[in-house]
Amino acid sequence: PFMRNVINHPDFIAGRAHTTFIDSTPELFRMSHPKNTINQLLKYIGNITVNGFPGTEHHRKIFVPDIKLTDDFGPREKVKNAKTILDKDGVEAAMSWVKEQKRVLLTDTSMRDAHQSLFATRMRTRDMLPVAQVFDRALPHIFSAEVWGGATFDVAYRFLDEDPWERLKKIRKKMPHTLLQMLFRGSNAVGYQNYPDNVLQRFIQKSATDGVDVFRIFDSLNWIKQMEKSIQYVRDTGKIAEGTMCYTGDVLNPAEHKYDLNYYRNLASNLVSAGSQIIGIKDMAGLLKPQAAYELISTLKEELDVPVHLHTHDTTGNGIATYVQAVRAGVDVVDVAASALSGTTSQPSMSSLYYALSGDEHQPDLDIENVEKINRYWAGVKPFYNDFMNGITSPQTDIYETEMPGGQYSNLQQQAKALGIRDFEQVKKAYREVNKLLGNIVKVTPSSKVVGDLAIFMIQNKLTSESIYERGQSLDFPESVVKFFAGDLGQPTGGFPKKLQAVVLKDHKAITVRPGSLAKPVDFGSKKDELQAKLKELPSEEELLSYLLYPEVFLDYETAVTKYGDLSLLDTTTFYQGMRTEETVHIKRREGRVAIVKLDSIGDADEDGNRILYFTVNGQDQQIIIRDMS
Ligand code: 3PY
Ligand code: ZN
Repeated sequence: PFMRNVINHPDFIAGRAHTTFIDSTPELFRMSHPKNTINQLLKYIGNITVNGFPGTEHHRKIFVPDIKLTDDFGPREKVKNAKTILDKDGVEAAMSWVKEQKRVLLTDTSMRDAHQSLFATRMRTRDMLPVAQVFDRALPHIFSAEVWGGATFDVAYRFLDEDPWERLKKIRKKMPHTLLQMLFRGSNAVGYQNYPDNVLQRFIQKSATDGVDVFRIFDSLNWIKQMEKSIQYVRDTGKIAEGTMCYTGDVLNPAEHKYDLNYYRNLASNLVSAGSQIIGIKDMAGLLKPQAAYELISTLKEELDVPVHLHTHDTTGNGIATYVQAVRAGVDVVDVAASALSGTTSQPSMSSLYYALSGDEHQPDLDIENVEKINRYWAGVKPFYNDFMNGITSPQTDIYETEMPGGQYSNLQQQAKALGIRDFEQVKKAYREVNKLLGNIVKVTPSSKVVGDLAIFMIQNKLTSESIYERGQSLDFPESVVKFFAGDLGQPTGGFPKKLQAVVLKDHKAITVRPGSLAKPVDFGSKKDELQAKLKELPSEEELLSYLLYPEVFLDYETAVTKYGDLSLLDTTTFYQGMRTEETVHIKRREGRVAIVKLDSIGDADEDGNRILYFTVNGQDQQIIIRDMS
């Protein structure tokens, strides 16, 4: 209120006060979402209790004991690792150190890709923080922890009512001695469309100051032009630019003439020329077979001066075998997840890899007891998210044929089901056909969506690879497909199939230049004013960036937070499942006070569908009215 008074003061409004410090320290002027009352939380709980959380079955509530991670990890050993070297001596020194290591280094993806790939990115910050708290001490020799980017950014706002920047800052604070890594979708940042260069630059700058050390930058068509700018912006911050190639096809296949060893060798050296300080290989569908990994890594290690970092998904069940071969070929870093969050569409397991390399001089430097302790915590957290599990419980070797990324597999299943397409085999077949029709493209967010959307469209319209040219003339293709052919995602290797391009685009023009080169720079000042008018407060740099990337999603989040307050105070079962009558939950508030909340009963719906929920809060009656949407 004090700050509001200042801001609303006539002198202040008329600009008669010194205000430069407002621009330099906007955080002073943000009420951290002011009212934060139990009443707001009860409204949230009441709504979830009556109406359920979207995508969950709210009829049953799982009671999982409060999961604790006992902090008996002792003080931190004074170890030299990539983070300590980066902070002291810079990127080059850190990368030289990485290359000198005999033991393979690890990236732990548990807090990003693992839950993105297993349960739709729904893990809450609250459940991550206990691990972040002990991470530096438990796993001091790790290369990095991937904790940010990819889908975690928009999902935090959309579904978790959380601010992703806050997540990053909290994790950074708890893990000062481990490199934090993010996934950055080249010109799409953490979104699904192109953003102007100055937005990419500001986003990277802020991510770096808020805590990201390693930026894994990829493009969904492996088009170097879409990555160059971001690589340079990362370099300008003094952080690590990991230019990344997405792996597709099969380098072992003699019939492979497009994505062969030569292709990856050239791409990697182009990424280095563009400024990459470490090369990432992103095997998003888990297509990289063990011997192929051996050959690919050997080739790259011969060719390159920078370290090589391999990322795979265990979708086919061959992840560990692939890593063992990659390690033999001299890979520097590989991505793993805690066992409880590993396997199938996620990364291979950290402890499985540790044991697989028993007796090998490259075995990673891990205190396996610490690994298991942390894993037991994750195993306890995992059931909170059962409702969001993708249902894939066994290896999917047909992925070798369909080349569908793990994250898309379950999404597309849902999409098909919702449209009444019961037979997923049919979708997979169409997906393969579409990939051929498009000229065999790299398939990863967002190019994978083009293939998926067109596959479904073909089924719905009973199109075949032959009839599409004729019948397509009179059809409106899905937006993602039109944009792809218009060059909005960039240029695929080998160009577009011209005949199909003409059928899809009709009068729509195609570009062949980098889309970002045509985009007008964003005027940050006017965007800031626009957002300030909406928020009625001066936005922070983070808020401005989120608004630029996801205007609606961000504003919806703001509305939710204003209505419900700080939902991180709720435990995860209550957050997703509300309460049942006679149940009591303890809500620890910031100031150390605890509210003991009991749901006594739920009244019948009146004619407008409103129900009264009768709570007691620390022994006092409190009633909340909730509209029943059923
Ligand atoms: C993402 O872009 O979120 C991915 O994880 C792609 O594999
Ligand atoms: Zn991945």
